[in-house]
Amino acid sequence: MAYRWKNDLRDCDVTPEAHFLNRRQIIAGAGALGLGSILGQGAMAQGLEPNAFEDITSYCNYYEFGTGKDDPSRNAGALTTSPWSVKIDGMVDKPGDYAFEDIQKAMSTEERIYRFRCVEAWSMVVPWNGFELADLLNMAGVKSSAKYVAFQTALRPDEMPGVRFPVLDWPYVEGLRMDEAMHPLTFVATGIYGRDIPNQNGAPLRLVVPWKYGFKSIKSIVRITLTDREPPTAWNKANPREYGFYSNVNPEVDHPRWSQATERVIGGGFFAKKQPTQKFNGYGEEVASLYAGMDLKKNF
Ligand SMILES: Nc1nc2c(c(=O)[nH]1)N[C@H]1C(S)=C(S)[C@@H](COP(=O)(O)O)O[C@H]1N2
Ligand SMILES: [Mo]
Repeated sequence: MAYRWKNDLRDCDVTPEAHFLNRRQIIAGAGALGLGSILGQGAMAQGLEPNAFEDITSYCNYYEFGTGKDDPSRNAGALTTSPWSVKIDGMVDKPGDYAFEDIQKAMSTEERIYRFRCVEAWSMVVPWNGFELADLLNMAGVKSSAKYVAFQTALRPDEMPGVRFPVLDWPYVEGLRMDEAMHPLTFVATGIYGRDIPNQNGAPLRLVVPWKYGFKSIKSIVRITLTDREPPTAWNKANPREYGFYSNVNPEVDHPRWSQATERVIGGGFFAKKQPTQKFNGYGEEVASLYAGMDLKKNF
């Protein structure tokens, strides 16, 4: 790994929302003095203004709880998130069922303010708390034969009213190539604004891959499998013409039914202006090299 996101000024396990703006100003100052990390400065230079907690937690996609944007916030309270364990299996040295509390104890939690871009052409900025996926995978010990990581969401028909409908082939599954999974931007979120992540946003732990469309960021993970084959993904299975494996944010490659050139920023109100979408959602400096020599129109 060439670099890691570090910011020693951040003690992010518990960040009361009220202190948030104040702390961001301190961090911005550190960036100006050149104390921030490469990634940190990049994010600061963009002047990211996080969306309100209420927007982030009420405008959601979590089809297991319904397909309306407010269905997850209304229905996901039924999800039992404790106890919770994640099965890590496949090509790892230490396969097993890892209790969520043990994962949390083993990982050091930090904060990441990331742009989040849904394939439906809306976006937000979310202050996540969590840890790098690489740290979790390294805890389990990745074998050199592993080339991909497969993820799976919980499937609880008793708690998830949406899975009665065959919108997707449940359980929701996703996948990353190994270098994508190990990239320092690839994050496992366990919180938002310093609070435990609400169920509708993927409690108790969900993936966040900020340079890819939101559907790659699978929620409420129960299984992580290291494999040597490209894993199936829920949206690709549902509609392979419209949703590929890579799903990198790319304003130059339109979705078959709509343009990806611009995005509507959630929270800006009905008359909010659209803003141009950035290639790799603005993280090209960090991730473009992963796709060197690849045709991103073919590998959409
Ligand atoms: N299990 C599961 N994960 C999921 C989804 C889903 O329906 N089920 N929706 C995806 C989509 S399309 C998006 S845009 C993001 C939305 O995350 P958010 O609601 O926290 O903004 O979650 C992704 N992860
Ligand atoms: Mo999405």
